[in-house]
Amino acid sequence: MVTDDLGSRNLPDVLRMDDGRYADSPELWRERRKEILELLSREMYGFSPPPPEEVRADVLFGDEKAFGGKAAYYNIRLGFDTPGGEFSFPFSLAVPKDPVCPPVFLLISFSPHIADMCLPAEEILDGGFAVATFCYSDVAPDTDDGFSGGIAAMYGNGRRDPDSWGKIAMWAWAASRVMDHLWSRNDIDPGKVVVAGHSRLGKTALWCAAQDERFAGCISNDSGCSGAAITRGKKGEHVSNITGAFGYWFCDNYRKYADREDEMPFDQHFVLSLIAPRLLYVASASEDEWCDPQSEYLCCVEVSRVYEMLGAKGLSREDVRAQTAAGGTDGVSGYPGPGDELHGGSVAYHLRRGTHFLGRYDWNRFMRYFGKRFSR
Ligand code: GTR
Repeated sequence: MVTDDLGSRNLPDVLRMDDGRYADSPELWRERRKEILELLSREMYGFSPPPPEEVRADVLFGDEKAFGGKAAYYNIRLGFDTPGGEFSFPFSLAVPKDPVCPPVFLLISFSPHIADMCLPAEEILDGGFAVATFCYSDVAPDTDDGFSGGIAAMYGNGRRDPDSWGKIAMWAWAASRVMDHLWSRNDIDPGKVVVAGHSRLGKTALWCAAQDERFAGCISNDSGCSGAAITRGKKGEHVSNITGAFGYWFCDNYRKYADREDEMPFDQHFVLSLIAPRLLYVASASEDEWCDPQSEYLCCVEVSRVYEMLGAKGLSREDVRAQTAAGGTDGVSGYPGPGDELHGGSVAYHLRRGTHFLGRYDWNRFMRYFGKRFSR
């Protein structure tokens, strides 16, 4: 059962402050939030530099009548000064004509194209959302290049410390630079921007929204280990696997927890807690054993304590009970089954039947959920 399983994971209490006090009010939570940000920056992702003073936008291409006339489409180069000189990367934005000033999904993408297998841009525009996207490798290559390429080379002057930022932090930081630009536009609603990503970029979207409170919401799709899944007791991928294959995604300090996960002074619900009380959508796939959907679900349950303390509704577990009654879930364990969706709170979850992927099934549910929440 879910409650027993959570108990057996021996999780550190996200509400317990460093000095022993219990963060049971929004005021104390502001303090606790700072501690958690500091802890995760130091031990897992590395510290990100402050934002640049100004982000310049050059429109490389614009079409006011794209998608058969129903949306405007822009390809924009964002440029800013860094200690190593000017850095720039392109991003794409499509804004539907209807509604006026729509909410935005900002996808941190594997692809430079506005529409691809994992981003059904036209359907999203038809759903009344703008689409923004950039390709993560235009910011920093997804290789163990000794931090010599992309934005990595612009900061730190070649010096690396155990808490210097890893690539996930770099990609997340770039999404905040897109937000800097979106914030200044008057054709979208900057107060309704949701940052999204799949897999390693789902991990990235979480760390982005965790740090940058301008994002109204976050979607983590199949993010698994070091993403939305509880690490302690997890099936599939572990810290040893991920730091072995992709150590450069994190700061060096994170490696010390390989095979010592029980010693981590945090777990992944700490990351998700920084998004509270904003909208958080975690999506899993039933056959994605490397990610471990049950550990992703447990993380949503655990982080709901923070939402509730802040006066918001977390994961709506009544949804699971209702679906169980309707034969929708596996009925016994309290875990959602394939096809279930939990949309009743500020933490949402669905379990798609199938393997590791981000597709139309997922987007249709994201649109339904955020469409309803944003129209309130
Ligand atoms: C895997 C990695 C996962 C996940 C995935 C992906 O190889 O072990 O943590 O991030 O890559 O990003 O597709």
